[in-house]
Amino acid sequence: MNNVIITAALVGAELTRKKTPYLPLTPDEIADSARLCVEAGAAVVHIHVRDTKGSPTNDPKIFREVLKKIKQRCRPIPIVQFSTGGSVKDSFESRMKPLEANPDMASLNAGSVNFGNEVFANPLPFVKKLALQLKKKKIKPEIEIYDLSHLETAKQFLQEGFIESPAHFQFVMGVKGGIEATEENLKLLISRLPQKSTWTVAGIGRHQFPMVELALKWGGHIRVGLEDNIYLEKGVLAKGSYELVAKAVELAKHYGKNAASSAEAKEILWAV
Ligand code: KMH
Ligand code: ZN
Repeated sequence: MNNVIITAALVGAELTRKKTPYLPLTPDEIADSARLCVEAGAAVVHIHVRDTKGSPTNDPKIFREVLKKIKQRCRPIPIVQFSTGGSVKDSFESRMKPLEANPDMASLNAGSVNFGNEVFANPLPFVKKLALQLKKKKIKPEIEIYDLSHLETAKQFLQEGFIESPAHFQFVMGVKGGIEATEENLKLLISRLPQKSTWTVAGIGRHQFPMVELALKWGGHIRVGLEDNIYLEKGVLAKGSYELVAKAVELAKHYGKNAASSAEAKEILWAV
């Protein structure tokens, strides 16, 4: 199949309206952003939510509301992936909460990493607990890899049965403190993947579109969206994640690929 899965990361936990006025905050804004991204070609939406003050929260009630609105408004209905990464300040307990709303997928951050001046903590007992909860609830993990060691951990978890095959990986490249966003590093990560895996790349900031092109070149899937990058081009703010999705669709065409629908993405990710 020559289709590429485009994931749109709509909100994030670090971004503020000061940085871009186009950041969706309320459930209605998030669902509308999802609708525009689906219309532009996204098959998966990666979701964080905010409270009434616009601060990141893991409140399952808000996740449930967003899920409901996305299902009402988007055609086709995308694969909905909730974040269990939350923000660097969140407790481990609260990061499990979004799973109560039963998304199709959830992120599973495979290890700790420096995150700018903060530490994004993912100690292995917590990662295992989260992985087991995903398995129990039949929620597909997207395993987030910020460095090579995280991939080795994920492979260990696969062998031990905490994660099921086929596994799906997200290489998050260009975080300050994580693996650098280069072609050599991407090739290294690909070479270390377990068999039958699927993978996608999220390039952070100015690395977003160069990494999209490299993922297309090397047969992976792609993630764009305001969570990772707010600029459509140098100095020009994207008016929403949908503009970034539309740009990714155009780039995919240059590589002879079409954006996968959510049904096609399901076939690819669940290998059905
Ligand atoms: N906000 C970052 C600390 C995820 O969604 O799983 C983590 C993050 C990853 O956004
Ligand atoms: Zn996220």
